[in-house]
This record gives sequence, structure tokens and C-alpha cells, in this order.
Amino acid sequence: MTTTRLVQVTPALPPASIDFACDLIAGLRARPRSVSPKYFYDAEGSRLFDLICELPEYYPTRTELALLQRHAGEMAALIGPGAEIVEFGAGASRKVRLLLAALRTPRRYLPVDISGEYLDEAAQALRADHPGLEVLPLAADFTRGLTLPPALGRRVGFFPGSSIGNFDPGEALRLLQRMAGWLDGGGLLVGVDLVKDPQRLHAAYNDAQGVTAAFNRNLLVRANRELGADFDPARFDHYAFYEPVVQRIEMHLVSRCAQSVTLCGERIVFDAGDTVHTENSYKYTLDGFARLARAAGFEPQACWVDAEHDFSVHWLVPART
Ligand code: AVI
Repeated sequence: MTTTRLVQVTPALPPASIDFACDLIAGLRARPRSVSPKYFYDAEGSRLFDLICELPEYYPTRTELALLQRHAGEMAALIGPGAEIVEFGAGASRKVRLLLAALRTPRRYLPVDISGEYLDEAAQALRADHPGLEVLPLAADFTRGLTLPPALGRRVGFFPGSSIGNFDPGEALRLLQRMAGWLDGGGLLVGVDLVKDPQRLHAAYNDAQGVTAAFNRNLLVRANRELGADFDPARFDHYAFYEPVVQRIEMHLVSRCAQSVTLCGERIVFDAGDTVHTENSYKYTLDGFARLARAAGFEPQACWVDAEHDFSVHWLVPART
């Protein structure tokens, strides 16, 4: 469906929902069906993701937090004083607090996130805790592009959480290349989940409490609320598995039965077992990620890894040409 036709069918949709509607309809028409994981993060999706981060099975958050806690001083020394921190996909900003506390007089903090409501709340809390720090939140989908104000200091990107793993390798390469441009000669601190025992990976995306399943189904709940669709989320199973050949978790919503759904005036038909691919989460080896970073024009300068080799944080600087 074209944007013009969509606006005729559902004239009241705000611009962000029009992007969601166009991408969702295109993704459901395609074979295999897929939807970008960036649409998980409405306010409810962001809340569910915060719950995932606390789950016993989901090791990435606590492992990365521990790495930041332990090595923030070394990271801050590499970044230097007076830097401007741009956080990509800022969310609740728990991790950047550890970095900001270790940095000497950071010049400015620019959290960038697709979920605007969530961003403003987190920015207000940060301002209260760091009275001298300028906080400039930017509600933007950086996968579509990003315009930043002129830099006030050495610009350093912070991209934690292994969100880089949610991009296919080609997209990840292009995103890192674009980040190098936005950072304008500055460095990038990036969190990367590592290849490991497939059973542990499987458990991390199939938690016993069903929070990841609710997070996955929330995409349908969001489509109902925001686009007036009539998905019955209970008629879709959460299905996540590790694919060791390409070293990624795949997450799907699988139709439990033959059914049809109406979305922005369009009837979408599912057979029992039809899947909608909602997310990839690539896992890297240390060498594999360093290769990707080099291909994007960065030079890996330091890397911190926990004792179990579960998670890594990389400090990348622009390669000298
Ligand atoms: C945000 N991203 C890095 C998470 C991941 O692990 O790929 C999203 C997530 N999906 C299911 N659980 C967590």
C-alpha cells in the first residue's frame, strides 16, 4: 500500500504510525513475511524490554553492566575529558550513567531513541542527577538517518546492549559506516553479544515467565491499538531459536490456525503455521566483530570481556587513512 492510499484509508494516523503501517503491510505481503524489530519499542514494548533485561535467563544486560561498572574508568580515560556522548537507542539510560559518572566533565549527552515518551522521562531523571550536564534528547529513528547539532566537544558514540546484533551483517556494516560519519572523527563504544552454547542462547530468548513471548506479541497489540488492526495475539505463538550456521537467534510469530486479519482496510490471510519473522539477534566472535569494525572504517583499540566470555564491549576509533 502506498503512503497516499494509506492516508486515504486511515486519515487520522500520525506520521510515525504511517511508517509503521506501511512497513507492516509491506512486510506481511512479502514472502517470507517479516517486520523490523524497531517496531517493538512503543511505550509498552520498551517496558517489556526492561523486564527482559532483569530476567535470570537474559545474561547480556547484567554482564554488560558489570563490564561497565568494572572498566568505566579505563573507558573514560580513552574517551578523554570534555567529550559529547551520543547514545544510539538510549532507552532507560542505566548504562550511560556508569559512563557519565566516570567521565571527567562530559560536555553534553545526546540520547537518541525511536521511543520519544520514554526518552524524555529518562532525560529528566538524568538532568536531576547531573545538574551541570546538558542533556539534549533526540526522538529519531537513526536507522533512517540522523541530523545532529554542531558538536561541542570530541563526539563519542555509545551503542550498548548488542543492538548492533539486530542488524544483518550488511546493514550492520552500513550502520557503523554511517555512525563513523556522524561521530565526525570521534570514537565509538559498542556492546556486542558473543557466540556461545546454543542452549544458553535458546533459554535467553525463551524465558520461563513468558516475558519475551509477550514482548514479541506486543507488536500485534501495538498494531491493534495504533493502526486499528484486529490481530488476536493469542492466536500467534512466540517461536525463537538459535541458528548456529549464521550465528543468530531468529524470533518469529507463528499463526496457530487459519485466520484472517484486517489492517488499514487490507485483509491479510494466514494459514496455520505461517510465520512472521520479527527479529534477528546476531552473535559475534571477538575476531568477527573486529573484522566488521575494520571494514566500516574503524580501528578496534580496546575490548573488555567478562570471565565467561559471554559479552564484550569494544572501543573503536576512526582508522587512519
Ligand atoms: C535490543 N536487542 C539487543 C535485544 C536482543 O537480545 O536482540 C532484543 C531482544 N529480543 C528478545 N529479547 C531481547
